[in-house]
Amino acid sequence: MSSSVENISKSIKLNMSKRIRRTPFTNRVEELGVSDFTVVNHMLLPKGFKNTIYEDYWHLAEHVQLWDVSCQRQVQISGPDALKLVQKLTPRPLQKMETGKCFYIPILDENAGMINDPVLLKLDDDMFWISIADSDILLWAKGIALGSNLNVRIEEPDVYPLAVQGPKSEELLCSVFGEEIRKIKFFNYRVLDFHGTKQIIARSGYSKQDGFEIYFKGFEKYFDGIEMGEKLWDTIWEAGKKFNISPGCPNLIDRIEGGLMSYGNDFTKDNNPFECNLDKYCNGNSNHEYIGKEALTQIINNGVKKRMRGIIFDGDPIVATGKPLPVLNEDDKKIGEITSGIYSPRIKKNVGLSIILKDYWNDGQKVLVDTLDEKKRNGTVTSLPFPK
Ligand code: THG
Repeated sequence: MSSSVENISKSIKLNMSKRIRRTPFTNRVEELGVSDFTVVNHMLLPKGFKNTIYEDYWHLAEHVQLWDVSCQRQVQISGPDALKLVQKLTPRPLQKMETGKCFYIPILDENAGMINDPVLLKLDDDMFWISIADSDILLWAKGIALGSNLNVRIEEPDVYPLAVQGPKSEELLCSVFGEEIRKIKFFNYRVLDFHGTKQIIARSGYSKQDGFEIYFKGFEKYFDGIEMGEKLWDTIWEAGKKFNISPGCPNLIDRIEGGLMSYGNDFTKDNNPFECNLDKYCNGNSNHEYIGKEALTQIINNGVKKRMRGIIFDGDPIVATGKPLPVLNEDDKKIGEITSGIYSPRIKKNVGLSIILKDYWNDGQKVLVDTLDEKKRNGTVTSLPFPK
């Protein structure tokens, strides 16, 4: 992207309205100096604060950060046919899923195209939360339930996830919620008390550091004249001071290095789950029915033609671009495009995520990256996550 276009898109402000929903933590985020927002699931997501993305990256790897990820909306499915419906939505087998577990699940359309990659929480035998990425799964689930005559209730509860991420997150949350925090295993949750409210706290999050997500519920309540959400934020913030806490948000560098993909950007409904390396969540041995099964079987039979890979490439540090960067072979033929890219201060090279055609997807493959500045940079394909 030319720098003038970059500058214009940087200077355009969001015109706030009720359609762009605030969260219980937005006041605090603004008080702490948020610099940018994006919108996910019709809700504000902070994109940066006072520090650079590089400073935030090192800080996240060493300390602890508080992220307002309320835009990870919950689609609550309850009732006698809840499991039946959720199982219809995903190729990942759920029959053995226990209450207290979180599962990363692909959701497919009838062509086996990805329409979301949420985290599923089992709250009870007849109650699930689907913690969605950026697409309207509530409407999809309602349509399926209506069309299949399933006895379920589908709603978006007033739940606002707050992420505490980084290596000091366990110590910090122990000081607020007690020692039980240590017993929460990766992709499991426990229900813990906060001033008489019950909070679901999972060991999970959109970073490759240790971390937790508090599925905050009770925004309508007050404690000591302060809204409960702000009370929760303030309590963690105060306790976090001795752990060098800072406000944050999903960090692009950490996310790319960790191979965490972003729906709508790195993949869409035009991609099947194998192209996104989600094979292990599409158990071929399970014989349950789900939307997209026939198409997915066809894809297995025909073979997968491209896959998500990491690209390491040379040259000056690139700024995060709003446009994909073409990836080319030695004959200038396009073999992919980098949809998320940034300079990694740890690898000391530029890094990016790109779906790459089969002939070129092997580790070590040499490629060219067109950085849209009349330069082409030498690059190498690597498996994900990026090597440590
Ligand atoms: N947390 C919650 N909801 C979310 C996200 C989240 N919804 C939107 C978005 N993020 C969904 N996408 C992802 C992508 C990757 C992971 C979680 C959500 C993730 N994956 C583990 C990994 O790649 O290491 C694997 C987990 C597993 O093996 O089961 O953490 O971040 N609440």
